[in-house]
Order: sequence, then C-alpha cells, then structure tokens
Amino acid sequence: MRVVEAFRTAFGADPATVWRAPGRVNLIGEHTDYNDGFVLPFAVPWGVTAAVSPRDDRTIRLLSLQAPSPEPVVLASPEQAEGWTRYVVGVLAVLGDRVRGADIAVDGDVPQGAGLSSSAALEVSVACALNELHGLGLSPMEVALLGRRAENEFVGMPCGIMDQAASALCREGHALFLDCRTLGSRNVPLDLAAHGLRVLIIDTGVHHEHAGGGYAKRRAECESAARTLGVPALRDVTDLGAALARLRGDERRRVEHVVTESHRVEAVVGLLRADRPLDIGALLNASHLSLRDKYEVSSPELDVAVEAAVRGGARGARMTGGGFGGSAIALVAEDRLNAVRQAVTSAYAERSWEPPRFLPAIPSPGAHPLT
Ligand code: GAF
Repeated sequence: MRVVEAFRTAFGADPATVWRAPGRVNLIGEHTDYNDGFVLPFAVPWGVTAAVSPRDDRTIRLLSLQAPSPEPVVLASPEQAEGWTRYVVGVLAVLGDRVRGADIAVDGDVPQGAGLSSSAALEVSVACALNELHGLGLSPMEVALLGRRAENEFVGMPCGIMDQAASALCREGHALFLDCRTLGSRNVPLDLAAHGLRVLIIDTGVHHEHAGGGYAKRRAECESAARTLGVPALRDVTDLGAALARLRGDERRRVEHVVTESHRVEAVVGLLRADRPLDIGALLNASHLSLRDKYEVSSPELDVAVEAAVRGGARGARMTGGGFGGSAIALVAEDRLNAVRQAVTSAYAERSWEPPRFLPAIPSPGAHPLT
C-alpha cells in the first residue's frame, strides 16, 4: 500500500494501524440534517486511507500524498494547523487529553471539489485510527460526531452530521437512512443493478466553498424560522400550511423545502423497501426543483446537468450535497447511460462550458481497518 510506504519513508517505522473511510453522495434529503430531519446518503468507492502511529509527546507530524510537498508538516500545537491539516488536527484537538501527538500519513482519491465529502472521509479515517490506537471504545456514530465537532469547532464549517455519519456507518450495497435527531439509522438495500439501474455522478467542475457563505446563511435562516414558529427545529413543523402562513420571504421558502424534503426521504425509503427503485425518479426531480427554487442553493451548471440528464432519459436527477456547484446525480437505466452522458455533454458544449466529468456511484462500504 503506497500510504504505508510513504509513512515508512517519512517517519522511519511502520504505522501502528491503517484505516480507510469513504466519501459519499446523498440520494435524497438535502439540508435536512441540521434541521433534525432525515437523510439517505450512500458511501462512494473513493475515500481517504490514513496510516497512523501514536506518539509519546504532543508533536503532530502529517503527510499527505496529495500535498505539493513530499515533506511532512510538523506541528508543535493544534493552533499551527492550516489548510487540509485542520481537518486532521481538529480531530486530535477535540479528543483533547484522551490522545497525545501522532504521526499520520493520508492518501485520498475522492475527486476534489466535486462535493463528495473528502473532508468527512479525512476526519473519519483519522478518528477511527485514533479510536483503535487509544482504546477509546467509540461507536461508529460517536466517531462521526467527533468528526462533525472537529469541522464545526476547529475548521469553522457549521455542517450537520450527514457526511461523517455516511462515512462511518454506510454498508456496501446499501444507503443509510438516518434520523438526524435521534441518530437512529438503518441500512436500506440499494441493489440498483438488479433493476438495470445506475446512479451517475455528474461533476460540474464548478467548485464551491460554502464554509463562510451561503451554507451558514441557510442554516441561520432555518434556525430563525424555527424560533419564529416556536419549535426546537424545523423537524417539529407538523402543520406545514399553518407554518407557512406565519412566515414571509426567504424563511418561508426555506421551511417549505426542509419540511417537504424530509417527507421525500421517507417516501424514497418506502419505495426502496418495496423494491421499487424505478419509481423514485420523480422524487429526485422534485427535490432538485425545491433546492433550486425554495432553498436557492443550486447553480446554473447543476440545473443544466439535471435538465439535460432527464431530457436524455434519466429516471430522475438532482443536485447532491451542499450545493453552490459540485455534483448532480442521475438515476439512469443502463441502456440510457450513453444517451444521458451525451445529452449533458452537449448541453455544456452549447454554452461553451468545460465538459463535466461522469463517475459511477456504487454503494460502497463505510469506514474499515486495512490492517
Ligand atoms: C454539506 C454538509 F456538510 C452536510 O452536513 C449537509 O448539510 C449537506 O451539505 C446538505 O444536505 O455536505
């Protein structure tokens, strides 16, 4: 394994453990996690492999095979972390006195900027390794919560729990139906191939940075709307009509999206359990329209990808992840894959946009040790 070789070269010994954690796509349930709603992500085949050894002092030595420099970054304290190292150091910082320093080498293959949660894969792979090495006894959900805290408190991105939970808990051939309030979850079988179906990722190539901007703003709007409605979270809106009558403008639209999106997740889970994956397409389309018009987190590149995919014969399509760029997914019958790819490529060419990248989304295993 090349990350083990790099570890050995940089640090002069074998790593004590090696963990792999994946990125994710979200089948449906967008911007519902921080409103205590439902989500339905699945792990993708790409992820981060972390080779880790504990240290007796507080020094942190970090090496990434994707970093421009082959030299490890050496940090005497967490405050010195910058760039990608914040996601790793954040995990160590949140663990506090439960750990000391560490030597860590990481190797990632999640397509960058595609919105497939490379940061959650990084946090979860390192957290799993430290959990094992220090005998912390954390469950996969506790590992996910640790990763989220690292991102919220150390990196400053106010994300929900979906991405870290997907990375820690997903199972091969399944999607993860997660209740973001109770944190109860079920692995729902997603055997698309048995129905001649594929989920195609369309990476728009337009990269977003939603740490400071639109994402935090949407979250604040939801929290403000919940306060106006006198509920702990938008999950608690039971009468949507009555709630909308009490709201105006942006907050009204945000609430409409969040409440209907959570219902769509439950509807998709019902159809998957009834072995009717062909029928989820209309719900994927409705999700996209709601994200575009009510939540306003889509982008022209995502909208064109979704429209062209459906025109090209996809059963349904939607943006996936936080939005403002990144990727869309399309549910496509195997015999329509070429037509869909062609339709999207032509739509981009007509607008003189860079061609999008197509990737197959195969429901893959969650975090696991490689040693
Ligand atoms: C990003 C966040 F990290 C998730 O927590 C989630 O809110 C998602 O956007 C939107 O559904 O991936």
